[in-house]
Amino acid sequence: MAQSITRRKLGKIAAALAAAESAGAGMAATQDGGVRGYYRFPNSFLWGCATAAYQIEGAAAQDGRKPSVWDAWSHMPGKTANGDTGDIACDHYHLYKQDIQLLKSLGVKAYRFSVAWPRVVPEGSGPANERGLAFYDRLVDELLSNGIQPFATLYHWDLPQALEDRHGGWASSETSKAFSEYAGLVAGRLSDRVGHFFTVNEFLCFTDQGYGSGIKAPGRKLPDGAVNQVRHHAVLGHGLAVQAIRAAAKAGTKVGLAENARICVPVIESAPHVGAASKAMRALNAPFLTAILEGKYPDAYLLAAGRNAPRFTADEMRAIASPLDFVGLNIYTPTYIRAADSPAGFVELPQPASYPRMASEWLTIAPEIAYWAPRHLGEIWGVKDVYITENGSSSTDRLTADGKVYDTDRLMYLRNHLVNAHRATAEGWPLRGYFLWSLMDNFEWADGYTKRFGIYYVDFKTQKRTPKLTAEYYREAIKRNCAV
Ligand code: PNW
Repeated sequence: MAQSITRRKLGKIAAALAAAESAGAGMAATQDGGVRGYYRFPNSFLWGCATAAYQIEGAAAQDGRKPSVWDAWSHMPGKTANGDTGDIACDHYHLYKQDIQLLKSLGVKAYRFSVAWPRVVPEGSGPANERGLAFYDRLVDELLSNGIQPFATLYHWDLPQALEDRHGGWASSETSKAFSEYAGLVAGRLSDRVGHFFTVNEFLCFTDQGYGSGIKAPGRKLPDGAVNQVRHHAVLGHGLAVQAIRAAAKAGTKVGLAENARICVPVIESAPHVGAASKAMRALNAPFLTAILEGKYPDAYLLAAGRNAPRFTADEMRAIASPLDFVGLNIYTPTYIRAADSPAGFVELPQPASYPRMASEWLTIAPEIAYWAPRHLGEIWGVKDVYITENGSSSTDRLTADGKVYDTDRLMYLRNHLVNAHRATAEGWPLRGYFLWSLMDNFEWADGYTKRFGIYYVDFKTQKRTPKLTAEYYREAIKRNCAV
């Protein structure tokens, strides 16, 4: 008897608690069996996935495509892990319809892909290749008929080899001009259906790493002054492309870029360190993002470069500063900053050897970057629309006997970045969407196929795609619009 009264009382208390909670602001119960959606994103938040042409398409010599610097470089002995190349990759050129069904099954609203310049203008400049353009027509039409918004990147490192041979690639401003012509051509063709274009993806990876350290294609090792000029030609190419896209595209087309800026994280969230992180953000991104958003290379950058500083004209700087509709940031790793009593006002902290990282050696983890990236853009430069255009992680994925991949480490990485992205939206910073890198395992540049970033596992022998645990997680997050 006493026991049943207690139970009834307990029941009443539980019911009252549940009612109070579901009435509470921001804590509304979902239809999902009472699972709460605390980290809920704005309704307009754009969920997406990202890929890049050379990493997934394959069909390297088909329908008039000519080699890019990555074809040439990956075919040189010893440049990529196991000598891997993008000749076949995920064979997405042929399998794009089934890959779009993967996107659809995740429930993404948007897909960021890149257009292969050597497919569309095989010689880099000059005549367009109709069969190359037709592939992107098919891709875009298939996305739209599945209710997915296409976001197109115009340059994800696959420079036509012909431009490298003719002009020395980005070492010449001829390449900047050729890029803008190609960008205008693609925008003219696709902007009736593609509403968002990114000019370039990640300056550092095709400037410093392509022409300085030479660890990426075209693998040249130029002196510092020449590398600074390469950087300048790259931001100039971006600016000229913005103008060419605006001239050629349908009215209302949105233009931006996808940059892997250094994301400066204040080591402690107190006023001095936050202020220092802001200064560091401008200073450490001087040659690329800061130059583009301010129309000027910061004095400290030019001073430090001395006689190696880039040469430029006022007209070029005006082109570089062409107004953007949005800024995309590819975010992977943090740069920790603390305040300092020095002219710069900050110092960059080195990371201890024990710092946690994912399967790629360089991929140190700090989910706070998903908060600080949009905050810095809004706070420092007044950017109104920010997208996280890439974020994701490599993992030593294994297909288990039950045919599944339990990538709990990637899931941890993703969940914690989404929680921090949510914090940015909750505080009113201008984050509008998130593109996960990547839809499926693919050609990871110099790491070849040894590093897997997909949320679909790809068996590169059979081209079978298998959803990893993280795909299941991402589908749930999108469905509930929430970092679950
Ligand atoms: C990005 N880092 O590259 C690229 O946009 C993708 O094509 C690539 O597959 C993805 O990230 C994963 O690597 C990066 O060293 C390469 O900090 C290196 C770094 C960052 C981004």
